[in-house]
Amino acid sequence: MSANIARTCLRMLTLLPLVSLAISGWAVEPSAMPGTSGATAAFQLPPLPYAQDALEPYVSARTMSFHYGKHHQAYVDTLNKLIAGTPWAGQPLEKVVAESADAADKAAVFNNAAQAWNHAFFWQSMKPGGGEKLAGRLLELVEKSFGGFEAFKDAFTTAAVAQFGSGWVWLVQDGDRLKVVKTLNADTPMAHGQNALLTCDVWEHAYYLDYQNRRKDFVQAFLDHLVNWEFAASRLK
Ligand code: MN3
Repeated sequence: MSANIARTCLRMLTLLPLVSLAISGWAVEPSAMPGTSGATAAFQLPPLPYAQDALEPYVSARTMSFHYGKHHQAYVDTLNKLIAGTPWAGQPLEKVVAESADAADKAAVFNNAAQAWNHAFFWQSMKPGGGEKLAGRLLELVEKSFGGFEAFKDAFTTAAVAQFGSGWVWLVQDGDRLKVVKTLNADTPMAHGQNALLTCDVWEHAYYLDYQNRRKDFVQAFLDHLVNWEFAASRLK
């Protein structure tokens, strides 16, 4: 397969998640934001799906105020500055991520667009009182892919702890199999044609105020008390 054909195939794959994002109703699209319209609209920080203190004691309101209110906001603001006056202004966020992913001279656009998307996805991946027992097709796929729910949790925790430096750990769907993958810095499964079901942010800013260097404790709290499995199931194709 030539590099051009491979690139075209990748591009087609990266566009696939757009459909489910549009249906699931949380996609960050400038034209959908209140007070904005048309091609000149800027991205806005999407509303959190719960109060900033709703995930306590596992994620503190103080962590959320910095992580959502400062870090996520900064990615959105920086992205708006970078794409102002370019053909990406007013385009869906997923399109900006996909198109900047393999443009070496657009690393800043990709980093900020992907981080804006990753964080919106991360907030949806959690809920107060999460981490319940899995059921239905998602449970079947977890058992088929990992050999059981506990084995999945071990794989997810191991990947999260093994991510050297800043990054993300994900549950992704690849055909009729599920996989745990980790990505470095802003990188995102969407840029690799993978359908993300769930993510946990393992940048230090995600957990340091509450857990300091104990990343594993944070990830275990995420799995046991915060995971929004209904959201993950809604992403299955
Ligand atoms: Mn973060």
